[in-house]
Amino acid sequence: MSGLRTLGEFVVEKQADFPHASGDLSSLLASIRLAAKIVNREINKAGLVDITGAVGTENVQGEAQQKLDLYANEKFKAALEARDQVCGVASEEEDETVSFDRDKNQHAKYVVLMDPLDGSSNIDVNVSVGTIFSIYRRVSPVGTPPTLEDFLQPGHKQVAAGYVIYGSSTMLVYTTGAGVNGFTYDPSLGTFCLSHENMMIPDVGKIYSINEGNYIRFPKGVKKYIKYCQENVPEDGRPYTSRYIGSLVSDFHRNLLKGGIYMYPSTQSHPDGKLRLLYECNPMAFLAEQAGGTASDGKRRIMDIDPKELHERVPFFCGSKEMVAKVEQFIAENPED
Ligand code: P6P
Repeated sequence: MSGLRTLGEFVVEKQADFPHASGDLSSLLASIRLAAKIVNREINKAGLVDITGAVGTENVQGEAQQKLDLYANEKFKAALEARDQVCGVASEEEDETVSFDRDKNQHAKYVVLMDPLDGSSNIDVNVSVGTIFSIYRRVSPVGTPPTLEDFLQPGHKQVAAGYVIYGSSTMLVYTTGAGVNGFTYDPSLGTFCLSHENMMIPDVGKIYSINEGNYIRFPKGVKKYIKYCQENVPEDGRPYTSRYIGSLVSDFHRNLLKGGIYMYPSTQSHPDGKLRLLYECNPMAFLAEQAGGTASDGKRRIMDIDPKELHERVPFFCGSKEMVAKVEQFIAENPED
C-alpha cells in the first residue's frame, strides 16, 4: 500500500508531467473533488431527509428526475462555475448546454460534460450510484460564450475523464491520458486518498453485465455472445458469471477491477441503445482504454464517433479487450436482416 497520498497532491504531482500545464486542469479537478464530497454527504443520508424520490419532472430523455439528480447537478455546476477554468457544462439533467457568463468563465479554456448522478433510480433501494464527467478544451475563441461545437467533440479529444462511485466506500477514479488512478474517500479526514494506483483491466474476465430482460430484443450477435458465455467454460474451469447492478458506474468499476464486459445493445425501446455518447460512453471509454481495455458500439471505437447531437445515444460494449473483441466478432458474423 503506497504511503498516504491525497488526490490533491497526486494531481499536482502529475501536473508536473505536463511541462506547459498552467494548473488549470488541476484546479478544475479540485472543483470536481469538492462537489463529489458535497454530493457524497447527501447521498449517505438519503432516506433520513426528504431528498430521495422523484420530483415529478422529466429530463430531456423523458426519465423521471430524482431529487438527488437535480441536487447533484446543481452542486457540480456551482463548483465548476466558481473557479476560472470552465466556460460551460453539458449535463444529462439539462436540455441545452449551460454557458457560465462571468467574464472569468468566458476566458476559461475547458468545457465539462457530465451525468451528475447516474443510476439514481437505485438510490431509494440503496444501490451504489455515480457521477460521470468528461473534460475537453474548448474549440471556440477564449473570451466568448461556449458554442455547441465545444461539446460535440469526439471522445479521443478528451483531456480528462472520470467517475465518482458512491458505494460501500466512495471513490473517485480518473484519467488525464496517463493511466487510471483511484482514490478512496476517508470521511474522517474529508480527503480522497490514493488507493488504486495505475489501474489496469484484465484482458479477459468471467463477468458479463447486461440486462437480460431485454434478451428477445437484442441483435442476433449479442444473443449468440450471451449463449457463448453461458455454454462455454474457459480453460481454467471457472465458468462465466452474470452480474448486472443497473448502475453503469458500479458495473464498470467492478469489471475494471476484476475483468469483464458491460453491454447495453440496441433494443426495441432504445434502437440506438440507451447510454449517451457524450457524458456516459466517451468518459467510460477513455478510462477503459487507459486501463488497457476497449469500448465500441459493436462495430466502431466509441472514441472515434463524431457526435451529432448533445444527448445522442449509442450501443455500448466496454471492458476487457478480449471480451469486447469476442462480442464484436459475433456481431460481425451475425448481421441483422
Ligand atoms: P436498464 C441508469 O439509468 C443507466 O443509465 C446505467 O447506469 C445503467 O447501466 C442502465 O441505465 C440501466 O438500464 O434499462 O437495464 O434499467
